[in-house]
Amino acid sequence: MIDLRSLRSDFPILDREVNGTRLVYLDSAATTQKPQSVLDAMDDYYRLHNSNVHRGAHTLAAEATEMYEAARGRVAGFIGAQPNDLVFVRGATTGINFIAYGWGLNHLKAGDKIIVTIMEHHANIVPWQLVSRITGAELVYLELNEDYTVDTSSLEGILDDKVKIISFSGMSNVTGALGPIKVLSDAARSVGAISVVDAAQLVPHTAVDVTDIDIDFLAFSAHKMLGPTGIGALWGKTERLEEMEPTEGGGEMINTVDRHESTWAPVPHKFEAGTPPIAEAIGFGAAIEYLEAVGMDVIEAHERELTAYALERLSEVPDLTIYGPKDVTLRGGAISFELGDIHPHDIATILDQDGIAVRAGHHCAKPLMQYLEIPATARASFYLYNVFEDVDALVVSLHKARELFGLT
Ligand code: 7TS
Repeated sequence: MIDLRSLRSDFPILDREVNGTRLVYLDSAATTQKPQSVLDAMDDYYRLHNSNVHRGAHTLAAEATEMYEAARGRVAGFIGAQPNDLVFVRGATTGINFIAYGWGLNHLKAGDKIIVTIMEHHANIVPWQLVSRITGAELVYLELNEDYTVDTSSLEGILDDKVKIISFSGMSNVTGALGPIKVLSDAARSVGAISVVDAAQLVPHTAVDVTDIDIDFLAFSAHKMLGPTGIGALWGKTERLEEMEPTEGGGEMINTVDRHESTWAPVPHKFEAGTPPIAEAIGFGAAIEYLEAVGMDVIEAHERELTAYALERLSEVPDLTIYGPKDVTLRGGAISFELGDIHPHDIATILDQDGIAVRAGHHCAKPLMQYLEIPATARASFYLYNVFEDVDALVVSLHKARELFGLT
């Protein structure tokens, strides 16, 4: 058994109480807590090095620029990428919007197809709907197998040279199901389409090396992997980023500007218009440093043990339905469930009284909710700082909820 208990003291918030009891934080799929080292890195930047980046010849400007670019190098290195292929963006959502508008708009035409899966977060649906409206392209959905994994068997009937983009989640934020990266990236390549991986829930929980998986774009958010909000990463193959148009214009992303025309700075700067979130980038770098020190293999193994334990313990709770794979090799640590006919929001409220934070709702995956024919779920999700007692506390509280609502 992997015990990462000692890491808990690195996270100041885990010391606080909620409703007079120990905080049991089971909402890391929404956002993770931050270790002291990330808070310190951001504080240190503001206290000692604060300056704008990529401009100004003074010492502070040089230090800030060096720190910002070092963070880019760290984040890139974490996914096996070159720093120049990594664009700092606001988060996974912005990353996917940049691909949709920057690449999709000038590569899609009426009748073209964009394939997504029914388990996508709205961040990987709505941007494609928006560019489809402009281009006349069509969104096509892959549905699910009985075990909640993506059913790729219908691909054969869909795949042709009209398919230009296959965009899919590396891991569902609702069911926890892992995405079929190899099958879908191979499928994309076979028809000359590009593959886009929404890695918001994947990169935080498992080692990803973009040189091992032949995909075109990958987007993820710092705040789901111990870093601050307001920053994330968009990685693309060099040639894809070269052919992608900037979607935001402004300072620092240009090479020349005339009255009517401009040329762009080299990648990745052509996508980073305006003053970037500098402290956040530095915090992101510190988060990566923390994750690397623990080791992604250790984190993944720990979460797998916790998930297996949670699935087992939750199966003991009468009336509880889990929406997601039972096999821990097919999934990550986001567990969605329903408890009898108790509304998920009521479950979340009862759990909160016991200091347990879970999310309830549609999880920004309404097409998936419609497909599963449910309005909402409650969701517990784990990260490296969770312990087995957190699962125990959840189970005790769920039994309490059953009693309170008179489930027998
Ligand atoms: N893709 C997936 C799979 C996600 O889970 C999320 C956020 C996003 C994209 C968007 O990330 P953002 O950082 O740009 O907002 N998911 C959730 C969640 O499950 N609960 O809150 C946010």
